[in-house]
Amino acid sequence: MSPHRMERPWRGRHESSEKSEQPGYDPECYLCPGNERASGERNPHYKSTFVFANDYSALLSDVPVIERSNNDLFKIDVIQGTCRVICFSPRHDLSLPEMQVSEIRRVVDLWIAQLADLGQTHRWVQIFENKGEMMGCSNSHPHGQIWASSFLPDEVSNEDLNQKIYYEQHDEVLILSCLERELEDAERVVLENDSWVVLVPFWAVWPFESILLPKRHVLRLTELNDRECDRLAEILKEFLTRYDNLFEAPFPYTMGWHGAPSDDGDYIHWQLHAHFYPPLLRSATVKKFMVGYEMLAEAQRDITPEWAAKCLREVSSIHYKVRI
Ligand code: H2U
Repeated sequence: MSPHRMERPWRGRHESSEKSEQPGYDPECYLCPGNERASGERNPHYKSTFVFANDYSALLSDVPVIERSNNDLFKIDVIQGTCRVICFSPRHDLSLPEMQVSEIRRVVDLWIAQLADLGQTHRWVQIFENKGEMMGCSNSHPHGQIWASSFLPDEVSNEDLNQKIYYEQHDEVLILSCLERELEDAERVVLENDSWVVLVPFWAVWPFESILLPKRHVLRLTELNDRECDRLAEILKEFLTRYDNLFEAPFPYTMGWHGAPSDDGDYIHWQLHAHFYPPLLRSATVKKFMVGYEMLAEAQRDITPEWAAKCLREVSSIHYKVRI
């Protein structure tokens, strides 16, 4: 990256940062306890987490019979799946970093229970969260989604293939080999505890892009022990607090879990990890656009991963809303 890129004048789009003051209960919110959703169904008066089948599922378990096509240019296949919405808290005004560690732990338990459940009948269970309007999130009530499918989506297929090739060539788990070197060097490490590490990966293209992974070899969320789940809740709180503190505003991102697929194949080459892709570049309103050169040639970085990791290490671990 040229050093001039950081200084270039910005005359692009400025958006107003999202409103931070929200009521604890919003009568208009389709995720708040007791409220009606688009389907006409009413949410229970839930007190902790709550899961429901997405009323606008992109994947269906009952798929219409269509003719498959093996045409070498235009392949058509039938896919089957399920989409769910997961509410992290009954409180409309909280986000994950503002929740207590014990409440985040219940979200961790929910992720694990959902993977265990949907993984019995689906090859891939994609657990994710879109946070913030900028990332297409439709509602600030803290929630995530799960899309479970009968097939391995492309991103996951590529990760599976590359981890497999590396394992066959080196007899080592690719992501753990990277982790070992990252911990030795520490320049891209954001924070760690005895079970987990957050780092800005060497290959990061989004500003402040990060991955979170266990220190030991773990294939899937369902293999985590009780202590690791506690430590995960703790590190999530601290890491996401640091994200919010970067620009003292709710930090938008898409995050999601990648672990070994749920079929009974041999996935010893896999290491569980979560990706965090945030769009913000220089303030709560100035975002990185993946356009022009990025779309037509290749991704280029506005900030280095080392600089991003340093910013995240140096920013306070106490949430700005608590400090004011
Ligand atoms: P996002 O905020 O990440 O878009 O997720 C909200 C999901 O909630 C979205 O996938 C679903 C949308 O389909 N939804 C319902 O299932 N029922 C509703 O009444 C409104 C929104």
